[in-house]
Amino acid sequence: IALLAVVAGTASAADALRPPLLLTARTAAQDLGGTWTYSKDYYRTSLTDINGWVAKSRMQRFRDVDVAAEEKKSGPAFFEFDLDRGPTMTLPGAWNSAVPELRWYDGLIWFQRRFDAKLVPGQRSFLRFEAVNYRASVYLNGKPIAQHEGGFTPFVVEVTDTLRALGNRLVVGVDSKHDAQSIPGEITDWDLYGGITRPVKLIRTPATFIDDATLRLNDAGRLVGSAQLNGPQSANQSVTLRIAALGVTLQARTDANGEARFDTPAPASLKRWSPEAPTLYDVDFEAGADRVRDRIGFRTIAVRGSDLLLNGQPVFLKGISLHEEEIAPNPARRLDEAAARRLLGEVKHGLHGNYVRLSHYPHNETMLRMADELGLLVWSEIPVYWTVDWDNPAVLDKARRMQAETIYRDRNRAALVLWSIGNETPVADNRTRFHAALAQTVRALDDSRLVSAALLVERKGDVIQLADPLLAALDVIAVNTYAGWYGDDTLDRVARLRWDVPADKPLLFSEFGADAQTGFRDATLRRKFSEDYQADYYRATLAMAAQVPTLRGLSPWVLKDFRSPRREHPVFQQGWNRKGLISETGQRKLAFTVLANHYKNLSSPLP
Ligand code: GCB
Repeated sequence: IALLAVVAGTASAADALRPPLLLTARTAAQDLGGTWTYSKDYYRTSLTDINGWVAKSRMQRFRDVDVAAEEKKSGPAFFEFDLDRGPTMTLPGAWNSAVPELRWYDGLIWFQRRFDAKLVPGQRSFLRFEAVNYRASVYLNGKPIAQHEGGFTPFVVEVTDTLRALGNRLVVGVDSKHDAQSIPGEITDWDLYGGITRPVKLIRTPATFIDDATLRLNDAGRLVGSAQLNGPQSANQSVTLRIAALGVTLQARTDANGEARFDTPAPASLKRWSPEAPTLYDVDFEAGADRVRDRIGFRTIAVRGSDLLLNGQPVFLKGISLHEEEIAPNPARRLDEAAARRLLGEVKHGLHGNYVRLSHYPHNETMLRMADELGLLVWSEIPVYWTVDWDNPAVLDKARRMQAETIYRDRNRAALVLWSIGNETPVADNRTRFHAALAQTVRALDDSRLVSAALLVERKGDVIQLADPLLAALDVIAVNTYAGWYGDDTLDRVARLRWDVPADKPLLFSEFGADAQTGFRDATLRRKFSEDYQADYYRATLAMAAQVPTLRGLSPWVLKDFRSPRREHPVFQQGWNRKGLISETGQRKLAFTVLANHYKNLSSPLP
């Protein structure tokens, strides 16, 4: 039913997809990062049993039992696990990078964290997981409290009635295995990175609290937003919105569903957010005993013909693509603030960029906030990558839920302007239907941003064409093009390729790139995998790009070399996709300077 309603695009359909709890803007929380213990469970014995042979309780890692104490007693009880005495791992972070033995482990691992909590009568407590890759089964003090699928979006669970003051036992079963119905599917071009890869927090709130609060600038120059209360007294309550720096104070009452709406002309003193001046304001929401603060920028984004308009002015997106992988010899997908600042700083200050494509999945919340702060426009993507099970309605529902979790999480980020509903999915009727339905979901949930997807192109001799029926469902066309790397084209030919694309929509080159091994210089022969070839490839592709009249942005592949099990050339790759403009440890290759100079000299009509 939810599925049909969303296709119809009704407001109630959007409500049906609203994640039940978000608590996005809350900073005051108990961080459960740090030392956890773990136990491998390759055959999933904690969750399954064969013929009833195994007394499951012996192996159920999630049980709230003091195994050492039990073992001291006499009697028949015995156990084949003990998380209290298990090996340790520092979380968040992917297990593949943490322990050599787990480098290629792809399956179920149980993690445990013991903690004390402050219990305040009348208040409520929630656990918020920013990301668990890929499936999570969560138990608190032996009780199952949550299941979640999807490695890149947050989920929240109330634990008010399960939490105790001392010695809580939080156990999370993390299954990294992907299959024909997962999103993404089994094969990608990035690392496995199983684990609890983003922060886990314990959040305390009043009985009735602000679950979600949003504010943005609309095309009519008004500030519009809402606050959603959650709790027994959420209807007909007064909610106050305050932007102290602008002298704005608004009040609204919640409706029967606990939602208050705001709509007011933007004050004349409001400074719009842009990459050149990324102004952010503290926005306070208050309701009863609760208050939340978010830092929000205000801008508009629109399309007019083939132009992209930021704050009403044409903008050219000078960007690059990147994975959620920190600059480090052995990255663990641990994107803390320092790691995010370093990566995005390379784009902003090194490349003179104003844009990032955060591929191929929703990145850590820290990345989005850093983009807001530094002034980088953002493309956000859900991992509908290459191929998923297009015909399965449950998979479409999954994609919609991931999309909803991302939209509600990030919709206060001014930096975010483009929602991508997929990457390089081969044209076919079932796939186009799937994407078109997803595009409709995005618009029902957030009609203030643009919808795109990274598409595949076709070649007819020296002409590149786009024959994708999905174009009709997109605001912005984006294509991945690798002529000169994959295939036999010479770089002379690349520079001569012509583009036959619709004239009435902006076009982005969402990807182009070539591998280069840092330090492999080949000034004479200029062979593939050399820094010289990669630099030449960038020159040729940028020359080709300059001939495309509707081109409005670039996000070449990719900022940094990243781990990929697909890339096993023993000399040049060694398990890394080498299309980075910097190496995994941050060394710049020749092509970095080619792109940086290009962006520096590009006259871009910016606001
Ligand atoms: C692509 C994919 C990207 C790959 C890249 C490559 O088109 O979108 O995920 O990593 O090509 O290096 O081949």
